[in-house]
Amino acid sequence: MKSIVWFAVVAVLTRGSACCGTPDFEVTIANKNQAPGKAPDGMVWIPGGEFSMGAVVNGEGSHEMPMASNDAGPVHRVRVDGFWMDATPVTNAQFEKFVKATGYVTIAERTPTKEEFPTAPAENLVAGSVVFAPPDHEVPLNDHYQWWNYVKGANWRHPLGPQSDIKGKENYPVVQIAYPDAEAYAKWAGKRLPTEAEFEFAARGGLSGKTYVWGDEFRPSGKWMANTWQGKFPVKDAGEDGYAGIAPVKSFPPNGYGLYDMAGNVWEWCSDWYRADYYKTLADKGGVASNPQGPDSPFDPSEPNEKKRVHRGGSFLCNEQYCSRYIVGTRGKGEINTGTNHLGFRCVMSDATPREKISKSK
Ligand SMILES: [Ca+2]
Ligand SMILES: [Cu+2]
Repeated sequence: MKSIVWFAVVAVLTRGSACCGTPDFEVTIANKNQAPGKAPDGMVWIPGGEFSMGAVVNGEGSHEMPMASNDAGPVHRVRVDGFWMDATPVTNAQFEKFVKATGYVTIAERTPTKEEFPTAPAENLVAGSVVFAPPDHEVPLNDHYQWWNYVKGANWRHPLGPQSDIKGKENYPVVQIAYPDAEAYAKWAGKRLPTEAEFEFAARGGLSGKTYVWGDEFRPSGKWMANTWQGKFPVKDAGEDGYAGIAPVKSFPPNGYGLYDMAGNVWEWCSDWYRADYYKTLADKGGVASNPQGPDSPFDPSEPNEKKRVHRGGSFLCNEQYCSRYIVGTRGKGEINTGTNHLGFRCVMSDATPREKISKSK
């Protein structure tokens, strides 16, 4: 009861005020508890708490920019528990350690079968992955096959195909990672993938209802805050932010929680199944969704036969002509066995103190 009263007071104080960009957003109320111990290597403590999740839908799902897609609304209230999160996406060096220790072979390195990819043309049933290939002329933006190719021999060691490699790129995010690959790495590391709600809570960095993970201005004082796309999409990546293509992790400032690359650079897998109407389902229930784990099954009306999970954060390909997915509340999605050269991941860890583990084991 107490929390309901508090919530109502906050809502009265903030609704329509200048604090949060739009009246759809109410203030973030972070948990007060301290980090439960020393941070695991490369991770930061995210306190969790209550926040407004999603983005204000200002378009009809067309490519009218900048905008959020329809699946990112309505904005709804969510609570997440505190957790540890990797400060950066998993790097090539980190992924290499995992592969050396386990002999793991990624999905892109395995020859796909007709059973796994019933809709794939026979010539595509070779080990490989999906690579961004800029066309040499302007193309209509409603057909992404104009700039995505399935490339034989593309995988995390050869992100753009056999002629490319990751030498000297130890500190770049690993890409060409399918969902089972990310899951296998997380399990090996004693971690897990973030839920979509955890990702967004963390990305907002303690701010409330801002457009970007750093605030409302895309380039505060002219500063580039994330690795995105400049120039004519998809023809020419002008790299005005310092990077045409992918950037090493930590190339841009961290957000309020000390997390890097929570917007731009590479998309990151979340553990939720993707359903276009999931936010509407939660909003219709009313109240505060507590630690939402995503829907029970995937459904993307635009590709109903594909099993997709959520992607978050946007990538170096995002731009205001096409997708603007560096906007913090917006969503991405991807078929679980499909990697691309702008898709990676990072891990989280729930707080389970040794004391709790001991008492449970008794
Ligand atoms: Ca860039
Ligand atoms: Cu994008």
